[in-house]
Amino acid sequence: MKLKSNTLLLGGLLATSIMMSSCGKSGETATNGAPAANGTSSPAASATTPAGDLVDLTPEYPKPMFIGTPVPTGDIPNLEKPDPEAVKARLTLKVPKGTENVAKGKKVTSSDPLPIIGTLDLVTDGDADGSDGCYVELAPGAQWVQIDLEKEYDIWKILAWHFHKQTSIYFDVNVQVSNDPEFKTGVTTLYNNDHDDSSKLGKGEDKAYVETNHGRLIDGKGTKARYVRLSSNGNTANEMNHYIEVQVYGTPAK
Ligand SMILES: [Ca+2]
Ligand SMILES: [Ca+2]
Repeated sequence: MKLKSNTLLLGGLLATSIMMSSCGKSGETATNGAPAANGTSSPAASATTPAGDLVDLTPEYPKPMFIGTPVPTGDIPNLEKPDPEAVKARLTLKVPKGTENVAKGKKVTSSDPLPIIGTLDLVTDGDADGSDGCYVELAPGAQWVQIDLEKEYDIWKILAWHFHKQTSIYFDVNVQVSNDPEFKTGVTTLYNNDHDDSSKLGKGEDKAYVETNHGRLIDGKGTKARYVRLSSNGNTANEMNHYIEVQVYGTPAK
């Protein structure tokens, strides 16, 4: 089942002026694909706002793309159980005032610099639509993409979409942040579901999950970092690694 119209994206609450006539063309309009959290607060107010003063942020989720396809089965011991409450919690995020998608339009590098399908800039173009032409496909096996936020941010939330046109589960999903572009020092792991350390980034306690249009929400815990690196090691449908979009919600590091 294919839902191809990008205009479906715009049907939600935030029918702002963003026009994404085709995937991969970075938006020329001033509006971010993801809204900022502080429509009303002044810079002076946010500078003195304690981290505990949270506001709502509503990401724009794309339409679901698969209907009725069975969830892959097999030996995935750490697969999470469906949790409607967790999905609900993802619709509106609680973040400090001034939080916005600081990854939008930022440069993306990868362990596979010449992707099989698509281009790396699709990862941060603000568009999480899962249609053909909207995602990048990396080589088989363990691969990563890395976003340079250009300066240090307090990272509150990360939303990542691998692929949601069919039900699939990506293996060894690992999300790390650091101020070291080589990820050799000062690395904080925010998510890791490699339960058996087969990707050699350490054993992770997080759950494996079925990709949906809601992506995966990762708690940044206010970690200070300039670089975000996401790794995976193939998926239940094939050995490839895909990214539709990664959004990093942060505020300038204090
Ligand atoms: Ca995208
Ligand atoms: Ca593994």
